[in-house]
Amino acid sequence: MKVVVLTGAGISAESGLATFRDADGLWEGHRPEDVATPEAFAYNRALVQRFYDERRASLRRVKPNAAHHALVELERRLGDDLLLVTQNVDDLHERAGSRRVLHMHGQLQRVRCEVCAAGHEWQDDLLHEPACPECGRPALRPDIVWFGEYPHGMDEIHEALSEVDVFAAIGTSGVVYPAAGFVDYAHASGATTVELNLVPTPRGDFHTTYAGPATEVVPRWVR
Ligand code: BV8
Repeated sequence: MKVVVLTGAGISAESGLATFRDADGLWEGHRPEDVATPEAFAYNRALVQRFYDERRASLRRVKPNAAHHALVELERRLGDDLLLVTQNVDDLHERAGSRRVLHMHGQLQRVRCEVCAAGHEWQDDLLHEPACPECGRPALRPDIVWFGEYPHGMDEIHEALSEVDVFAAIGTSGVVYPAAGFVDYAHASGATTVELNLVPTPRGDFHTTYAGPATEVVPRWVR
């Protein structure tokens, strides 16, 4: 049985990381368009660097929760028949033990060079260093997919959705595309679709909805 799981900020909420939408339109105190766009980075590099520094720092204070661990168990059972796609840029899936995680919106723990595109693991001083370790140019940026940029892994995701049997969306409001459209691809493949969320999203186009906190409904669904 082939399964695709899509996670969003809601799976990390009970670990203590703020979600995008539950912050009354402000995201960690900023309007998303002020910090999560290439234009914002070009206009106010320091503000955007600080925004991601703050989120990296908060990662050190949190840990995976029961929902992340339940998906590790699902991976143990399904192996390569599970594709875990996350919109999240945190590393909680990996720290829980998930081995195959597709970060379609990038990762807080990585930076990349705007000139030579080389990717680098984050080290505290790196982003404020002037030079890319690969090409030496002062052009490092967070390895994050901002609004208006092309998400990672789209071919692999579409391939998986074309032959999926079960598609589950966990802790996502379904407002950010193209992730929000994956359920439509799953339906086109004849898959069973499941939504696990604190509150059912208004779209209501999933076959089944498990309403409740992820730390309760995800282990129950995986069991
Ligand atoms: C692209 C990185 C071209 C940044 C992020 C008009 C219509 C349609 C689309 C567009 C449009 N105008 C512009 C677009 C495109 C745009 C888009 O979708 N905009 C939206 C706002 C309308 N998309 C893009 O620009 C994307 N690129 O389109 O490129 C293209 C075209 C075709 C094919 C491919 C590419 C790039 C989008 C990526 C942006 N970057 N993140 C960063 O993180 O710093 S997105 C950002 O939003 C985060 O990744 C975050 O994950 C995501 C928000 O979504 P959620 O994860 O769902 O989080 P949210 O807070 O919204 O919801 C939380 C949910 O959890 C809620 O439902 C809540 O009920 C639930 N919850 C809370 N607590 C719990 C819980 N559930 C369970 N348990 C709990 N305890």
